[in-house]
Amino acid sequence: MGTFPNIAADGTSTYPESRVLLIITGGTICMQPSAGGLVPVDGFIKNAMAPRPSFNDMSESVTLSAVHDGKPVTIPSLRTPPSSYARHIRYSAIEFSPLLDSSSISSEGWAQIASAVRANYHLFDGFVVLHGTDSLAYSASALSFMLSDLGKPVILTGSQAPIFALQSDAVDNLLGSLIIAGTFVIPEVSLFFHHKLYRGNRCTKVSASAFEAFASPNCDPLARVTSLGVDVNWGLVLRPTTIARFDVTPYLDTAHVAALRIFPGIKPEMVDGVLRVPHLRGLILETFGMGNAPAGVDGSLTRVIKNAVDRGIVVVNVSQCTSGFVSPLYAPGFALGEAGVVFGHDLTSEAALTKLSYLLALPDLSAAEVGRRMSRSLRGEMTALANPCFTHPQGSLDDNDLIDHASMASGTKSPRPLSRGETAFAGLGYAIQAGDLRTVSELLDADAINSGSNSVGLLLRADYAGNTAVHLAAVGPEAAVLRELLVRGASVHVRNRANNTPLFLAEKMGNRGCVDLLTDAGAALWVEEATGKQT
Ligand code: ASN
Repeated sequence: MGTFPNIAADGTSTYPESRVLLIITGGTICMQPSAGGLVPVDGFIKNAMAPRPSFNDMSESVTLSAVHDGKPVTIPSLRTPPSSYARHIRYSAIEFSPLLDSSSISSEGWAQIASAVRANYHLFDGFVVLHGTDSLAYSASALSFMLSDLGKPVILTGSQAPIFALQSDAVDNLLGSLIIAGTFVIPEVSLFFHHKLYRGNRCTKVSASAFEAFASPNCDPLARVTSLGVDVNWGLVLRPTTIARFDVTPYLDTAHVAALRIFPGIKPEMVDGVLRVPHLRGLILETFGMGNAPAGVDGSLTRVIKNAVDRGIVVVNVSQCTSGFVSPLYAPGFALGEAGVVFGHDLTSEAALTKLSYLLALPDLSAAEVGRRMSRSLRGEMTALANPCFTHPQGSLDDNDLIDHASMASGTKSPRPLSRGETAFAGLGYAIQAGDLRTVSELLDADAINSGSNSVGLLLRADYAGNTAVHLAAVGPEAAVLRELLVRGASVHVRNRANNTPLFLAEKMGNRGCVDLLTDAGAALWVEEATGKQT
């Protein structure tokens, strides 16, 4: 059948399926007019998605296991037709009750989203959060800090017009989010809008009405959707490099933080009034340009701020400008630094406020430690001045050595000339199968030089059956080789063409060392996989 050879004459399909959980919080995307203005209405899957062919291939109905409000549930699912990546995306949804206009979201709402991801983490390949646009950049930032050692995509999206409107951005935003979440292991909290996937904690809402509502002025998009497919900028995507399981910080302390925009003529008493709000622990100061604020008569404003810092309040300097960064270059900014203000480099206000709320919620951190962590990147929320993870290893192979090395490692000649990447991947595969840690490390070092980043190329490659290096190592003789791949940022969650994860293969082989390592790195089996109902 041309493009879709896996579809039989009776319409059944043998394409693999990914599973995505939709977490519906509300927002314009699911709104309908009411006497009191637009309000979100429930039943989104049934009313908005089921009737649309791009969201429903009309295949036999299937229920999925999920966890909702802390209880195991079985919920209906739908699936998309096969995408150009030869996969169906099967999805189910859980809905907030009541659904919200996002102007009413709070740290409780973020906790609810985070706990839905946590409870369903091992049941789905990715998560799409439907959310209003008004506070979307805050929620994406908040979740990026709450979710640690994330190995799967969590994509927030919404729309500027309801899905029920004749002209709307809703279908594109939702379909793009579903396909990316079910196809690419981009293990970040991201925001998909108007054909672009952004790092969530770099975004800001820049238009109240345009379909291009968000910008990420200090960080390029992680991916773009074009007529040719999804173009992922893998060099930018953050990948876990520690062996750790996914975890959630369940609460952010938004109750004891404030944000204040400096303006010409602002009175020191006004700033002091905010800084003396009972129990205040942190303030985001939105300053001019590169981080400047008026000093006040005889330095009175600077004194008010210094007094607050001395009382243990963390004051963070971010710019009112949408791009660029703050620094103590000019005298007014330098004076703020002397007063103990922390410079937030190129943090957005949304990221600064939620990051401060996150750090203040961590137990036993002193104000000085909160300040130190505010000026360090935790989840890619600020441009790192020098990222040790992306420096080139010393004294390893150059470009041509890589090819020679890979050919030597594979020891075979291919019937057709292999591309440079294929040759290197074949060599890596042989070294993995031989349990040869030294060659694996050398190939990955050389790859890091070639791709200009931390082994992005080889670790993202797969063979004709969709097996990545991690799949090969999971059934290989040497757990140390698998560990080497994981600490270099390889994902444990990728599925091969037969829809199997590395953990599934390691279990099937009885490869205990690799099973334990993959589990420690956050992998888990679906129930059907564990009980042998799926191969
Ligand atoms: N007020 C809406 C919301 O944030 C705006 C939108 O979603 N476009 O929920």
